[in-house]
Amino acid sequence: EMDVEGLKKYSALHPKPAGLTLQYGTAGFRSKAQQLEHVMFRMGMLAALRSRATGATIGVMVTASHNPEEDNGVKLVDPLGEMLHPSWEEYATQLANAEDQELQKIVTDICQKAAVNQQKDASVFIGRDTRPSSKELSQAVIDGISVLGGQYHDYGLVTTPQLHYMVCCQNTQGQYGKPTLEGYYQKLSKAFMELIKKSLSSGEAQRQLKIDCANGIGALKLAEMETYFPKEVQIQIYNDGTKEKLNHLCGADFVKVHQKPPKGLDMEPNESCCSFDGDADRIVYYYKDTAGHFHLIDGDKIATLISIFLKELLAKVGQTLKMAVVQTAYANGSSTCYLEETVQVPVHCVKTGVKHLHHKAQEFDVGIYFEANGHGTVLFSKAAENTIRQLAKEEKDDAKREAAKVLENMIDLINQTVGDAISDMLVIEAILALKGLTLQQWDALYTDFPSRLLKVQVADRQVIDTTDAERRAVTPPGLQEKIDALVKKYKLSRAFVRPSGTEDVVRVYAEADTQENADALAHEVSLAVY
Ligand code: NG1
Ligand code: ZN
Repeated sequence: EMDVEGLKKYSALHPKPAGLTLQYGTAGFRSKAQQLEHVMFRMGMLAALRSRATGATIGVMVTASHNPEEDNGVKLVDPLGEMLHPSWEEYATQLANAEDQELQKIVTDICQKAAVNQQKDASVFIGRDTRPSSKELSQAVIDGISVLGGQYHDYGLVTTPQLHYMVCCQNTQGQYGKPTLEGYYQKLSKAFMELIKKSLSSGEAQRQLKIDCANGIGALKLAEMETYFPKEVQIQIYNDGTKEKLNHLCGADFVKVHQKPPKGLDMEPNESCCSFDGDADRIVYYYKDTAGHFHLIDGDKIATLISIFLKELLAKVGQTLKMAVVQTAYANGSSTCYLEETVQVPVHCVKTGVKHLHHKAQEFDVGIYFEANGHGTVLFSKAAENTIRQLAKEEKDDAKREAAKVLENMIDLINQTVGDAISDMLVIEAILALKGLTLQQWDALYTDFPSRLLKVQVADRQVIDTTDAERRAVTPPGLQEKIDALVKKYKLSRAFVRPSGTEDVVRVYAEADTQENADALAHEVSLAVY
């Protein structure tokens, strides 16, 4: 039975500010940290309910990723490490927006609608990023779990993908790995070592990489991992959070949006560099050429590199495994062309949001998904994984068996629960080492079409409704016709608008034959949005 007195007492400790309504969006709840105490408390409650509904451990991650240090956020992690099931996003929104005195009723409603047995055990894993507000907010999560009689394990400071990994390990009885940080580091470093030892014996030079950690959790976790890390790859950590603010003028989002290097990392020509975001679930690479020009290697190019590598290996093992790439409308059109025409891998476009990409990628034996901003991973179907592990063990043909072994290590190295900057970085470093590629050669696979991403403030962004993986607007009436007419004025052009799921803005994206034209088209479309 629900502890009604306890609920009253604790909800009074984490009161909801009057009139505040928030929505569980593409990245959970995000807001100014001071506005989130009640949300955290209630998401602790919801996690306990979700755990009872699924009979599994549920994760709660306190982070606002790449957003400013003053912000915070929270998202729930489902049993296999995926994003919260969409049917529960609505419960999350209802619970977060309930007035304090309505809480008991809403909980009862959710239990009824979702067939939650209140007598069952509940188990929740908690993690948090390095924001000053995160500790206290995760305490509010704990209060929420406890008030509904749930058990919890607090992992404290972890990256978002590490928490996803823990939840998956816990619910698959260790099949995915051990649900500890040590288990995570061991799994990744073992797979990585096995992969690169081939390139090391072939006399490749030592690899060097400068990593901008956005002054966030990635720096702490890379430092922890150092003892497990092969000395053959030398990493240097920048923006470790000891001097500057989280995400301030640095990190993957800053580098992608501004197309320039982060503050606090000096690049020599042709040095390999990368940036994590604030919770280490995104990564982008970059370098400066000898003429001083900055070159960004974004999520689209990461997906391309991984696709080429995996396609070659799959051909070598000679199995008919279905591979595909999943992108969003923000993927640069040049990457889509290159993947389809040169790499010859099918490409699918889905709505923005990791859950959509992940879901689509699950349809294939090997599903590679990346957002242009650097969030992504590779999913292997259980059948594909079994086949590969079998071949790696028993195949008589040496070449086939070796290819299967490489694939097997890739399966272990990639964090299949969600995009993971640390894991993706190791995957990329391994591929570059094995293929003997420099960043310049990787970058030269294709040239991005000129593009521009803008945000527009409008009175109500929800008046824009979209279709066709967000590439066409169906409302307000007439908007799409206006966009079509503007797009026609330019060569090699496309443009679309959609309401952001994480900010109160409408995003406008345009591509065209030149940077000037992409800028002009984006600007003209943004005027049409008013
Ligand atoms: P919104 O604000 O819905 O555009 C942004 C990113 C997404 C995704 C989410 C979650 C762009 C254009 N959009 O979503 O790709 O990463 O944040 O963090 O980069
Ligand atoms: Zn992030």
